Amino acid sequence: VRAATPEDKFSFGLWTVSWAGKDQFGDATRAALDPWEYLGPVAEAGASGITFHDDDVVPFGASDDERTAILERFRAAADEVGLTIEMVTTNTFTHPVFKDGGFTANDRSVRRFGLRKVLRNVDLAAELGASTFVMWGGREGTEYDGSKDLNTALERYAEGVDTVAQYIKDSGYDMVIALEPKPNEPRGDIFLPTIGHALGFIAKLSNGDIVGLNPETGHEQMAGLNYTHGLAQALWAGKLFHIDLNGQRSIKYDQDLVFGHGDLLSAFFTVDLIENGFPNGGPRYTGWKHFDYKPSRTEGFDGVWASARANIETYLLLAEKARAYREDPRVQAAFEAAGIFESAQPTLAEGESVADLLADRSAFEDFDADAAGARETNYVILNQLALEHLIG
Ligand code: 3MF
Ligand code: MG
Ligand code: MG
Ligand code: MG
Repeated sequence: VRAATPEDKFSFGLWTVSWAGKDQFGDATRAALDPWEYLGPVAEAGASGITFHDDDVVPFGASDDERTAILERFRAAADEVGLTIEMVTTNTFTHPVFKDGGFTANDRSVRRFGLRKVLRNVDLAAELGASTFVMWGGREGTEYDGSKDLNTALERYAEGVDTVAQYIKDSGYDMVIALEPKPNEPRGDIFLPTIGHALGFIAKLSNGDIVGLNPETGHEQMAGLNYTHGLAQALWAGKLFHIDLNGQRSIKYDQDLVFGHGDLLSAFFTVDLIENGFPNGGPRYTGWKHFDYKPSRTEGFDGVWASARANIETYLLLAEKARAYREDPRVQAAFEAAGIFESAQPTLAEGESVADLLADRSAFEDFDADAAGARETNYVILNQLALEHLIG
């Protein structure tokens, strides 16, 4: 596979490669290095971007002077290896103060603290030149349906996001907010559990014009949903601002596997959508390809760097295969036979009214539904061509 270039726009969350392996049941299996020590190998793996939560770099509760010094060192190290800080996010989930949420905690003082912590990082993100500000509200949710007024909790969530968006506008920052849906873990049920819920939420915001999504492969799959379909709907809505690519094997805890190490056929169609767009044209994703995975706890540092490279290699391999798939004349013929190009034709003719449709006997009274029901689609042939390109 070819080497990655800056045009590929691959990036990693600092928290991915720096995860030391501590989980619910076991201690860390790897050492924790200083944040800047990860940057050289991340760049070597083929990334040109890096992202982080405030607490990934600066310990919670650090003094202002400490914070400034650490961030300066981090920024210099990123510059030195040519990594762009493309996204910044805020940790509103680790410290016990956030055990009931940052924006939706019942305790108002916690919400005010959470908002201040987020706003502080919006300033930092702007200073570092990040174009996207991600918000994953991991603790926004409940274990028990009766423990929150679900209506006012959503009001408070909207108030929080709108306040941050207003601050971005008032400050003149060239930055958008991307909400990251997740169905559960760490909360029993997290608010904005899927792409669809988040799109519905954004539509209700006052500053929704600068609020979009950062969908993660595994998060949709944890809910049994189709990631590629979710990306498509976010694109259709003009809301696909950022993506978290990784792997997940069915409905279970958040595995954060290497991209493609979960549902490979689904990963193929995700890459096909990103690289080749919709068969009939339409909106495209041109943003960062951000990996949010965890090097498995069984691995040492060799495994950390092998898995980081694996994300990029898998993406590039799938991109090659997806290109060959689309260029294959048999695939284009199968698209044609399947009626995919016909789907671009509006159902009503140009200028046709509902009355015209109602008067069109060929559409109903004289329509041969049995013949249309017997039409061959060749969808299986088409899917087998995808498989042939994928594993052939
Ligand atoms: C959790 C996540 C998060 C988010 C991050 C913002 C810790 O399942 O996916 O990572 O991605 O908070 O990007
Ligand atoms: Mg995940
Ligand atoms: Mg995750
Ligand atoms: Mg994520």
